[in-house]
Amino acid sequence: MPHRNFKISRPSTSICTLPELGMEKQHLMADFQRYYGHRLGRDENCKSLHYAYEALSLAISDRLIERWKKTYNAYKESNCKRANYLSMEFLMGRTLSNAMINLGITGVAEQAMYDLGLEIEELIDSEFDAGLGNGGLGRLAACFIDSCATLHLPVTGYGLRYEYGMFSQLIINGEQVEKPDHWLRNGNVWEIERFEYKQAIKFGGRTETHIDERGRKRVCWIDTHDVLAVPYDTPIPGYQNGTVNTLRLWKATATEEFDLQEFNEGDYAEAVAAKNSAENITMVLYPNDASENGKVLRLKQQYLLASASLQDVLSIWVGRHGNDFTEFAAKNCFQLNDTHPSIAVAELMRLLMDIYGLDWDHAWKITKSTMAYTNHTLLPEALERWSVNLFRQLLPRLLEIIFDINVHFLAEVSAHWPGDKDRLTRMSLIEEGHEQQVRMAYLAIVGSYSVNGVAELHSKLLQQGLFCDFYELWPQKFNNKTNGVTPRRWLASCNPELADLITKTIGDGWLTDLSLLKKLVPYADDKAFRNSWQQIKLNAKQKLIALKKQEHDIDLSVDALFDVQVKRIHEYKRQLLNVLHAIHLYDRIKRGDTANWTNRCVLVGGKAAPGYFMAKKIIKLINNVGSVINNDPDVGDKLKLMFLPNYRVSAMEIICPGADLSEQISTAGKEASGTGNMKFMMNGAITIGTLDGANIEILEEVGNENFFLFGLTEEQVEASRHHYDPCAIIEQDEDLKRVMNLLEWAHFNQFEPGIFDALIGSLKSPHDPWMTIADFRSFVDAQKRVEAAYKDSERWTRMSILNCAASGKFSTDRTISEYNNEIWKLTPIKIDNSQ
Ligand code: T68
Repeated sequence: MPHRNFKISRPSTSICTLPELGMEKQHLMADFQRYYGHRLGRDENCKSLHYAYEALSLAISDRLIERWKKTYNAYKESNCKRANYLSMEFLMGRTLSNAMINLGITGVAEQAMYDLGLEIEELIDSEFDAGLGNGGLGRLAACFIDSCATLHLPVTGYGLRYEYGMFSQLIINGEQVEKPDHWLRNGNVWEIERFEYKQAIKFGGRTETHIDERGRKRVCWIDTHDVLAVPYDTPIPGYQNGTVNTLRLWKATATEEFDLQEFNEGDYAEAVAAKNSAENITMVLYPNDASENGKVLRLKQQYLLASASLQDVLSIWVGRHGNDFTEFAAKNCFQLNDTHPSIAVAELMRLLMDIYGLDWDHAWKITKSTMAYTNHTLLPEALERWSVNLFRQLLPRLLEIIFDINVHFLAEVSAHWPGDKDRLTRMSLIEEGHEQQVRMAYLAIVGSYSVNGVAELHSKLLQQGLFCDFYELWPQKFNNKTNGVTPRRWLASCNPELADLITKTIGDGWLTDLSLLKKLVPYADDKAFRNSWQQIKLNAKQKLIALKKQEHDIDLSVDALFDVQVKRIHEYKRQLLNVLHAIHLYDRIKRGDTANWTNRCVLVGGKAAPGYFMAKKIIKLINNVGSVINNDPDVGDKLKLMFLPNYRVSAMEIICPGADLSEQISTAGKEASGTGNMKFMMNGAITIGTLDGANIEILEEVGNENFFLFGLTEEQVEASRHHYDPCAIIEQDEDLKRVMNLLEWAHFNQFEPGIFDALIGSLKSPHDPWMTIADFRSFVDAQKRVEAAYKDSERWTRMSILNCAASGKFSTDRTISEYNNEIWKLTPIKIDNSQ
């Protein structure tokens, strides 16, 4: 046997030198066949498409990985400033088609698969969604990292690798039933485990203070139960630009030491149980999109994300600079996606002081010049508060630091407002009461140099309302960053026919500069262009119809107005208002008021948080009303109401190209931004909406004549709240009275008495925070304007084109450029592809 160092001769190349992979059809076919036959061990007898999907994905992934390494080295060599996007959710959806588009290899891959007797569409469809998020916030993170890579920005996404993503939604007897989403059951070809970058995370234990060799006070956090965080990296390609960034997701596992210790004591079963309890931390995504549940496991998840990510960044820093942190803040920043990772403020302080020996002032200076916080909600029930007692048990050292931050902060408040005790109570990081609570949003504001909302109105309301004391103290910290969506996924990939027409008409620059879509404006007056546009919309509707026919055996008519509301089910989003309108249309049909009728399919989809009673009732109501309407022969094609089960990213990719009308009907002042509104607009749907969130900016871009506006403004909502009398409004509105009568007389629940009482009660309550009844009349009137416009198909198509043409502002490329210019200040690093 040759010993380890035995060499016949020096190798001529290093073990990492690889020939560049070809991008031609024959290269892809060869790689595909090698993976399919050798790596996966399949042959032509294999019936499952899954392995063909895997073989193609592996071939594509290889091509990403070679660009990934180049990007990594380019960033390292340039010693550039980096941003880190910390988010508990990355709602990535599917990866294959996006990777092919961004590599510029879609056509070649399609041909390669065709030549092998495969339909690429079927392979794409066999991929499970990575549903590691609830809704807008998680999908925003996914769009952001796409844009960062497209803009050549050195940004790493840090999140959690949940074993189970957002639950799958089944509808049984009209009700939501949740099924666990084991999205990893067939493995995940896109990720690479990086065990060498694992980090230890501490929980529990106690603290001890001692004096170090230089006479300084040092705190030790001891007797902890440690857990390992192991990173799994996914390549994030930019759009045809050679950049491939990293999404690093942490999986919790047991530490080897912990296992061994218990094992040596003979507690084998205990050791295995400990392993389970560690792995539980990243087992499942919490399915609440707008309320906090205060569960210990959730706090463990948050801390694991913050601690592992910060330790990762710090260990890279120390690897290059030793313990010299002078330049750290100039070279690093952390964007906190909501308060979920905001424990990072205290954790960075802990690491800098307890591990790297910095004093408080130095550590605090670094912390508050590297952290930036994005808020996504004004709803009080979504604002995170953690019990001080829970914190003390789970993260005792972090609690001490939070208390210390609070002492320093309150001193600053006192200096600014001497003697203002109310102000101190209001602004304290600790809320007093029968149980003390840590206010995470305040921790995030105090520890950050930037605080932003996600649409103009939302940012204004944060400054004037929720965070007004902080705005008074530090006005320069506050800013707005209106959300966006990536046009690669939300136009190019999901609507290839429309994308081709646009490219044929104005060139392909829009893919990386969406403002160029405005060049479509003159084509709204071009009859031939309108015809093509209309045909593409019909094709997309047909595709959606075919899918519904296959899934639910229901026939929808392509000529009908496709009226779509898909988003999480929540009272503030007012799916109920939509149902009231559908019932009103049904009532009109039943009483024969159908002159000049416009046929309509009302499509509603979305998941309810499993513990949200009212949201689940709303789903049941939609299904019950739908089944009465859809089975009534008097109604026929005039009206359909369908609930679209299991709404998710890949469903939206089929739904949004086929929508005519986009429902954005939240109570004004409640929807922070919305991003579905932007996807629909980009695909030529016209919005019916309130003056809420980014709707306001959509209206500004597209103009009044191309938007169906209705409802109270945020100011009117707040002003009329105190004298709101829904019963009086119902009494005075004949149409509404009839709708409410149908509900109250159990027309939609004849064999299920009383099941909608809570919904009816909330609609009629003067304390209904969502004031649904107040906007009914104005909504119905706006819907009449919709019908009139839809009747004139030339006019409608014009409006549709103009909506797409005006959607340029809503690209995340614009959003991310603003984050970069105003918050992160990174230099783009172009990747040299010549070698
Ligand atoms: C959404 N928030 C906003 N939250 O509702 C929406 N929350 O207006 C906005 O467009 C979007 O964020 C992006 O800014 C959410 O999606 C959550 O999903 C969530 C998850 C866990 C806890 C609280």
